[in-house]
Amino acid sequence: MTDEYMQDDALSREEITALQVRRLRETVARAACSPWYEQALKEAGVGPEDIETVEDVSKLPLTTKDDLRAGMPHGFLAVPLDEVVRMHYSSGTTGIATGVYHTHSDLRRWSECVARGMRAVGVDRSDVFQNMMGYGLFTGGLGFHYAGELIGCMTIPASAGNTQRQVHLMQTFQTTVVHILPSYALRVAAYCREHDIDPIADLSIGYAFLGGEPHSRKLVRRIEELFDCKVYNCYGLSEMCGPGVAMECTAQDGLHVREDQYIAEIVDPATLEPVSAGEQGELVLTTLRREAMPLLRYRTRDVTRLISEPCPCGNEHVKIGRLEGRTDDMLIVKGVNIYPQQVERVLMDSPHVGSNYVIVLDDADGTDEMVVQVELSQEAFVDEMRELHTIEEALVSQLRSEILITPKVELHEPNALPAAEGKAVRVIDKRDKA
Ligand code: DLL
Repeated sequence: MTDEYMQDDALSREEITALQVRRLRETVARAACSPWYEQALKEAGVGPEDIETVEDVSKLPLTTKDDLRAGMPHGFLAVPLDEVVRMHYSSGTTGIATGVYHTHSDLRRWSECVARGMRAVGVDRSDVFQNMMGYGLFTGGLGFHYAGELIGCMTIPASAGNTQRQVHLMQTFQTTVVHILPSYALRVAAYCREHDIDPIADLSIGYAFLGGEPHSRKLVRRIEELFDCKVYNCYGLSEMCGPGVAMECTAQDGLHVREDQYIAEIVDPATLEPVSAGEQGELVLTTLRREAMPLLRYRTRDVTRLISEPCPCGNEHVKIGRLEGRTDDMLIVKGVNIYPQQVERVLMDSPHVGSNYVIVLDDADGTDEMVVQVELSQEAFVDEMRELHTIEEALVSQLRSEILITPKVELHEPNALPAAEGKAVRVIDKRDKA
């Protein structure tokens, strides 16, 4: 028997479009119940009656993180507070955190979205699911927890950190599925190697869901090889519930947006106009079923593109490409635009690079300087001490051809760089911003 919630993944393009128009109209009506949108929709002169096609979404006002901040605490709430059963608080890495509210039905749909993504690649009730994302205000933990239970997996609420216990749990309960931050997955593999645990022979990981922070395809391949598992990308943000907005399918080539729940647009972040089909830009999301806090055209600041070509997996929900970073992630060093992911791609290609790296920017001498601090792999550290200079030179040259400036590379022994408790801190910018 197929659970009812799985049926939405089988919708045809026509069915998805019809559903989106109907739900967008309902969403606009619901949003108007919140003080913020009551005003914003009045100012824009738009109402539910103006929505006749999905494209009409562009008539609606955009919403930014600053708007959410200005509306704190209750400006975006569209239901009476006694219908709210949970709130999450966005991580606030880019400024003041904002609250996001959920009704019972919001939470149920969120779990279903994540469960759909997990089941689509083969996870089922026979799996043992170890959820290695932080539980609490961060949505990574609870977002996957209830999806695991909905599927019927034995769900281990391991939360993040305490690598020794994580690996102990994996061995004892023969964990087959993990949900983990990409940066942490590398640390777990490194821990195994340091403690003579073979991540393939001694563990049973079949699927790893990675998300919460940008990560390169190279890093994914590395994790797949280290654990002999399949890695699936999962995207989301607290403002849209959390993980599960879009997830990779068996084709591992783009992430299906759950379009019965969200409308995805890509706009040029400078002009805010839609980009041409398939071009990169800023992802803008509209919720279609959220009750407590519907959001219209929310500017995510995440950079990606829409992939509308048919997917071999058969799912007709549109895909987004791997997230290339955030509009506010882009570094300008010596006038050159650089995304931290470009650096990661080069580093993850080198067998000498271990599990952590940090980009440090400084302008103490009057000009921008970029230092890439890199942890060596255990093997490189032990076997190739004499060749460190060669490794350093090779990395400098590979980085130069990717980012077009010449960084300094500093090699460190394994585990020497500070490891973040949650999402990895990849850039330390000490430059004078004045
Ligand atoms: O990170 C939700 C989440 C948890 C998603 C676990 C997936 C897995 P926030 O803390 O609000 O929510 O951060 C959201 O993280 O706007 C992206 O910049 C980044 N991000 C999330 N998933 C990915 C991904 C959660 N798969 C912000 N690839 C987003 C790249 C990601 N970046």
